[in-house]
Amino acid sequence: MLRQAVHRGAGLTGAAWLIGMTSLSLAACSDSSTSSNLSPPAAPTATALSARNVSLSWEASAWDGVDQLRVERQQAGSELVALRPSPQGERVLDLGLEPEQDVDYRLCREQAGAQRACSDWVTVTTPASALGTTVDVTVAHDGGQGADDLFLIGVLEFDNQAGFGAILVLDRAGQLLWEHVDTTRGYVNDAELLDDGTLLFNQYAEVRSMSLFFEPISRFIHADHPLVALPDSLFDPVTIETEQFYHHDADLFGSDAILSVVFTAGHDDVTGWDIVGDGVVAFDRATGEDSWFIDLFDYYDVQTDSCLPCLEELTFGQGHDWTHSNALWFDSEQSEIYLNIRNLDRIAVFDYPSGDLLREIGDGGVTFSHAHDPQVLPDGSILVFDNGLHRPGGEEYSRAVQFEEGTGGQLEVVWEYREDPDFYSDVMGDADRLASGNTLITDAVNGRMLEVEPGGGKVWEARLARPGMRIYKTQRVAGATFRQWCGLEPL
Ligand SMILES: [Ca+2]
Ligand SMILES: [Ca+2]
Repeated sequence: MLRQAVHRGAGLTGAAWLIGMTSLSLAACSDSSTSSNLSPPAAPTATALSARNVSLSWEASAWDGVDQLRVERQQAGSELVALRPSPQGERVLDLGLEPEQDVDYRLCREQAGAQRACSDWVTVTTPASALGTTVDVTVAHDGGQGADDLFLIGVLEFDNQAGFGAILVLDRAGQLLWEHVDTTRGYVNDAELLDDGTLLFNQYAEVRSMSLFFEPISRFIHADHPLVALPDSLFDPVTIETEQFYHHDADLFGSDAILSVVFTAGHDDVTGWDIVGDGVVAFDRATGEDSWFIDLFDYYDVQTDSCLPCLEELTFGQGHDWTHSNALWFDSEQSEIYLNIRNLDRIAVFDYPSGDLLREIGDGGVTFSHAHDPQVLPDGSILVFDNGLHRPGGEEYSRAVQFEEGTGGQLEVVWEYREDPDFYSDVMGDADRLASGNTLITDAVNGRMLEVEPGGGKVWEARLARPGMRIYKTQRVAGATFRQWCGLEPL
């Protein structure tokens, strides 16, 4: 009852509240029966950054003379929630809110002995969400190992791939904790959280990076791309126009560079077709300047090395879809770059920086066909999401498959996850081996993510509720770490 009384009092935002602020605040906000000699802090600055997220910030001086700050959240019909900022922190990001809700916050200074003094309440309204779907959990996790896991996903809409794109962070219960939706710039491919808590992602033809507080860090895009002319209030100030058409996957490369797949252009004199191939580029994270580049036209021949049904299709409106590489991985110990060349059913391994093609992994689509996102495991075996598109024999099913290379280059399957009846995601998808030994699988076109044990038991499954919504990839994120990146102490 005290909280509600304080809340109503806080509604007196004009002079009536401010006159006598000291005595009224102390009387109203002290939770102990003894009077506090702490002075109340100024109200936090509250800004709705998305339908799920509000940032709260305050002056560093709020910490002067106290052990702890708390941000309290009050919503109609809900229990009061206390958010605990990291020591000496000056902001937190609130998570998991609902769209179009009024949310009240105040900042409290606390000292040992139960003395506390709280600011006035401030109200912020979360905006509407353009996401258009919720997440249904179809197999609930038992709350044991991995209960703290969160999941970062890139989301697209099948009917609007050139428009809609979203990045979400959700928990095991399917609650959306963090949400970034962009309805104009196309789908999000690879999205990952770096060790510094910032996001690096490919969106359609761009490489972008931003903080979890929605602060833009950088955006790289080809200078001639039509999207350059589309206003982007968030990213325009950090846009760098380059000469590369980025797609699918970007990784941090050392501390100062980014490695990305890019389109390259060629022409086939036999068919007369304009051909789209791929390159790999390393570029400066601050300036966008290329420091290293290879082009698959220098390694392979369209006439002798092609997937013919793929080549007949056009990609990104640029030309005939030759190699369609979709994932990169840099082995920093060996200084080798792994490139998954989807349409050629192989993983090519290049030496860095010589660019020499060291070896190729693949067996013509038998073990993996048009696969996604290879992960080299500590024992040297490789895990991929085996889509099964254009599989030899024509059978249509997808699976996660782990294989080893024999001394003669043949591939030996050592583990797989396949369902009965089969599932099929002809495009996109992901398979990640988790530290627990379980495997996190993204059944992309069905908007589904699942975690399976080595024996095949399903320990968790969730899917986007609205048909036609797809998940490109899923990255597991430790919940405690994520909360720290949001300025919050672990729960
Ligand atoms: Ca990546
Ligand atoms: Ca992966």
